Amino acid sequence: MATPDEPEVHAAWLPPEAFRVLGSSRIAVYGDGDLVDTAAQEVRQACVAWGGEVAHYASRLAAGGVETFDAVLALTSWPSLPAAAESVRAEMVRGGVALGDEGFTLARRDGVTVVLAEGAAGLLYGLFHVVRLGRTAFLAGRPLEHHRPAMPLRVVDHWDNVDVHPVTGQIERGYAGGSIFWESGALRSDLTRVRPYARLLASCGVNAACVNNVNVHTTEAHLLTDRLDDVAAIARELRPYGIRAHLSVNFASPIVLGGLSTADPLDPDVRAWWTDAAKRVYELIPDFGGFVVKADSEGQPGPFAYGRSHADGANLLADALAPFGGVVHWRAFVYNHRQDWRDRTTDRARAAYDHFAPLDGSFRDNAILQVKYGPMDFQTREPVSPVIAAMPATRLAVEIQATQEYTGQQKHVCYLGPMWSEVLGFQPWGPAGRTVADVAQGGSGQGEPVGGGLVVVSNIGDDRFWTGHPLAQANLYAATRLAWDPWLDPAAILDEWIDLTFTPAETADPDVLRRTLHAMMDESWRIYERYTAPLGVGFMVRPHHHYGPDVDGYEYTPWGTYHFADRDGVGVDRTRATGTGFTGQYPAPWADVYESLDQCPDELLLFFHHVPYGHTLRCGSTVVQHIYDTHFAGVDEVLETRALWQRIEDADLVAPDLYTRVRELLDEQVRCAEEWRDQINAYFFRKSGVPDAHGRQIF
Ligand code: GCV
Repeated sequence: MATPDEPEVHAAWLPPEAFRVLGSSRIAVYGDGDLVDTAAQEVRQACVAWGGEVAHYASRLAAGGVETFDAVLALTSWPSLPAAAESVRAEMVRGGVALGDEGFTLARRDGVTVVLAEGAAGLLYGLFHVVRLGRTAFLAGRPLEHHRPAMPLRVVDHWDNVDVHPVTGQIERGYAGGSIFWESGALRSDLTRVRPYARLLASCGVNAACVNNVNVHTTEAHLLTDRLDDVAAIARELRPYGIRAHLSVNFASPIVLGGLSTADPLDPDVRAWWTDAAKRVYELIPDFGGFVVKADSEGQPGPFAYGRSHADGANLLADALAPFGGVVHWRAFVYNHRQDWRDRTTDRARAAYDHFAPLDGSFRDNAILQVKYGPMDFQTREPVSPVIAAMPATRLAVEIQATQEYTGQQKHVCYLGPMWSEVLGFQPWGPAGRTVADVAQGGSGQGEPVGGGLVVVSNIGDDRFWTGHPLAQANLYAATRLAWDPWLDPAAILDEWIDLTFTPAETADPDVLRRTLHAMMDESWRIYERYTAPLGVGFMVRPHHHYGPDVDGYEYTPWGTYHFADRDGVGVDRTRATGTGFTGQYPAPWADVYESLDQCPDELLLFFHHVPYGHTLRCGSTVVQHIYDTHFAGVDEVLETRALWQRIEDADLVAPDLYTRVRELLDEQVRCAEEWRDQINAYFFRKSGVPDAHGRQIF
């Protein structure tokens, strides 16, 4: 609960101060349409706050050669623009520049900052780019820059339940309070957080949001039919910022909602049911984005029940959506969650590839296969999923998880930008080949389909800091910025986030806050990795809620997540020579790199190999000594992180309530990191009997 002096809801990035430069300027906006109106309204609001002036030419007839502006934002189709903008436009025409609906051009000409866009969405993104640049957008000598989003679809997925679920609550894997959409079975009567959320997302270039959990329980299933008004109400709040609503649907809807006796994707009545359902959705929500489906996964129904393939299932929904321009995001997270732990032949890591790779080329153009970045499940360290390289004839989206299910649950500082950047930059075909980002982007011109983009599982809730841990906001910011431009440097993204959130430029020493937050966050993912499950083995978390250490918590369960530690060694043998053969799912060179004990990167060693504790890593240490060293080091680094935050308070650099929230969470992070260190070290010491070379305390 906020104290009387504290705001009920803290701004995330984009507080009014972030608009100071823009809002104290004279700005002209040229263009019609809802999204242009949103951009003009943003400028107007900033000018009211900071004393600038705005003119919005919203009708073509009103255009009139005004030239005394500091900045001009205009649609390229506008008939007559101020001279500086005309000169930029002429240069674009000469250069044959094509921006598409979402791109924009930025330049500084004759003392005027010019943003030109072909589509209104591009104009809005251009405006936010000017805000991001702050003063530098108004400096002389800015060359012409063209910006276009890399990914066609930049999606946030919400795992928000409508009904409070007895186990997973209002938001599955949510660590920031309740849902901003739903409350106790109903649409929230107060949707006032949705539009500001859409604004935050649009400022990073997001253009789609799925409003309910991929696990579609009975209540949620009804959103597709008799509770469609609820979805329409959310879509209304998202629309002004160019974000299309998507909906997770239950594959068995024809039975659950339609009273049919089957959901067989090849059954004509089932097909007719979906066609009609899609039509009704578009009657109410004309800009509806599409469906998200989790099928045959963790208890959700799917086409396997009818002996049909996942291409049959996905194509059924794709066909229903096609007449309206919708897409279906079909998740590849399909595996047997009722495995017998004694069965060493089944490997969960193999499952998605085994199910989907043979189906490459059989999905419709508007069916997008949504693949988690790793073969298991959003672990702190996993190899990139081999499915990403296995489906060149399929539209593919990469799914990443901003909500910190396995990475500290928004109690730990864990900036994931560096991890996602590594994933997106990974080259599945080796150093000369394309990257994961290229695949998600698609459309390379070699017959490859347009990509499915990047999907980010959201980490926000109705918490007053949006993400529980205020520093976890940086993860949503980074994930969505990487969808726009996967080549951005995660440290530079962090700078953007810091500048737009805490506006240090307005403080006495702008560098202190920036430097301190970088020191706390840049390495935080690797620090988290050091004090948790070692060398890519994954899991070792408490079952069900997944917080804190429990080395054997999942070892004898049906979930397929094992480490096989015994007195001699640890790790999963996924080699072709002696293990599950998973390494064979990768193309060259990785199939051989991962297969080879000598070449396999240390950080993934236990994902691919079962090795003795005395095995020497590439870094020169033995496995067991490395485990001890990293766990001691990780805790020391967390202690240092906490000390750094104290300096922020001493220098009075952030609001007191925000300071306190982070400090309390850092205390918990220290406690939990020590717990991890002691359990992991004790476990491996007891299993192996090998003492720590440095004689530190192991229990
Ligand atoms: C939404 C993991 C999570 C589940 C999640 C699932 C998924 O298993 O623990 O909470 O369900 O992934 O991505 O579908």
